[in-house]
Amino acid sequence: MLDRLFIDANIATMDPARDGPYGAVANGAIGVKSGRIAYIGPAAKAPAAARRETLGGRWLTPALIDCHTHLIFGGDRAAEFEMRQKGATYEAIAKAGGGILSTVAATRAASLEDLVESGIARLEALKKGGVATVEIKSGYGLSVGDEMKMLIAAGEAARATGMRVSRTLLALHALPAEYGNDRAGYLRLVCYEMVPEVAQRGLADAVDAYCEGIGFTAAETTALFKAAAKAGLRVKLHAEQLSNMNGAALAAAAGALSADHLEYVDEAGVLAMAKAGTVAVLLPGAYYALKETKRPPVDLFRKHGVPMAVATDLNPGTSPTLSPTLMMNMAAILFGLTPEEALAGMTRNAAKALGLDAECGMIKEGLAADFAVWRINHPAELSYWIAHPGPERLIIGGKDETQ
Ligand code: DI6
Ligand code: FE
Repeated sequence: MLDRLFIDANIATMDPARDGPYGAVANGAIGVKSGRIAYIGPAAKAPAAARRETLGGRWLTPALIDCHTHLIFGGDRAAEFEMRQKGATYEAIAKAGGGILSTVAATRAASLEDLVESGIARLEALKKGGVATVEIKSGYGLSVGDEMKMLIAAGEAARATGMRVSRTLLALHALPAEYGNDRAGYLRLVCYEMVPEVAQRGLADAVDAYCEGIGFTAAETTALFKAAAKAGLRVKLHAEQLSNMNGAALAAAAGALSADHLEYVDEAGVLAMAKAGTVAVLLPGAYYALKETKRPPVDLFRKHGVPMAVATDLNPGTSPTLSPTLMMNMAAILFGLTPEEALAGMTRNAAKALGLDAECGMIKEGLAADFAVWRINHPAELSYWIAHPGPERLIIGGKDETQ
C-alpha cells in the first residue's frame, strides 16, 4: 500500500535509462512510500494508495539541487559593488584587503543565531525557486571556531527549512589577516587541526579550496586533499575560474566529486576529469557578475562525457543571486547549454557533484520523493524564462513544503 499516489502528471524523470528527452513519462502516475519513490507508470497499474490526488497535467521534475553555495555569511558587499561599477577589479579589491576578507570580518562578528537567521531567509528563497537540496560551504570564518560556527549554522538553517544539506569545509578560501604572510602556518592549522576536528564532529561531508592566483596554490591544495583523505572527507575544488592553475587535473587525481567554475580549464584537465568521473560545476552567476568573457569549454565536457552541473554559487562577492532558475537560463544563454542540459545540471548531475546520486536528482524508484510541480507546458520553460519564479509545489521526502 502506497502512502500517496499522484496521477495525471507529465514526469520529467531525468533518468537516462528512459528513452527520449528529459526521460519524460507522459500522463503518468507517481507513488510514494516512506518518503521514497515507489512507483512510476500508468495510473491504471499503480498499487493502491492511502491518498490519491490528480496533478491535472502539471509537469513534475526532480526537486532542484543547488550544489555550490556560500550562503552562510555576515554583512554584505554592496559598497564593493559600487567600487567595481566605478572600475575597480575583483582582484584589486581582494588585494587591498576587501573582498573575501571583509566578509570574513563580518562573519566572525556575527553570532551563531544571526547566521542561522540570515541563512534561513536565503534558503527559503532558494526553496521558492524549487530547490530541496543545497550544498553550503564555510570559508568566511578561517579559524577553527569560526569555521565550525558557519558549518553548525548551515546545518541548523537547513534543518529549520526542511531542506537536505551537504556541508563543505572551505578553509583554504583566503589567508586570514592575523597570519600575515605565514601561509605555511595557516596551512598547518587547516590540515592538522581544522580538518580532523570538523570530520570528527561530523560537521562536513567534503573539503574545498580556492585554487587561484589570489587564493591557494596547487601544492597547498594537495596538502589539504591529503588531510581530507586521512579524515575520510571527499574533495571538491574551485578551479580555473580566473586562470589555469591545473586545478581540475589535481582535483581529478584526488578523486574529487567536482571541479567548479572551470572557465580556463584546458583539454588535459577535462580528460582527467572524465577519467575520474569528476563533475564540472558551472557557475554562470559569477561569470556574469564578474563580466567574464571566457566561457567554460562546454563542447569539451560534452565530447569527453564529463557531466555538467549548474549552481548558484550564492555568495556576497561574486554571485549575489537567490534564483536557481536564473542560473539555468544563464547556463543556456551564456554558456550554450540546452534546456535539458540545464535541468540535468540542477538535478541529476548536481546530485552526482555531491555524491548524493543514490539519494536524489532523478525521479526513479528507490530515490527520495523530492519533486517540484510546475505550471508549465514544457520543461524547456524552466531555462527559457529569465528567472522562472519557481514551482507551484515542492515535495521533499514525500511531504508537501509550504511555498
Ligand atoms: N567562489 C568563491 O569562493 C569566490 N568566488 C567564487 O565564485 C569568492 C567569494 C567572495 O568573493 O566572497
Ligand atoms: Fe564558490
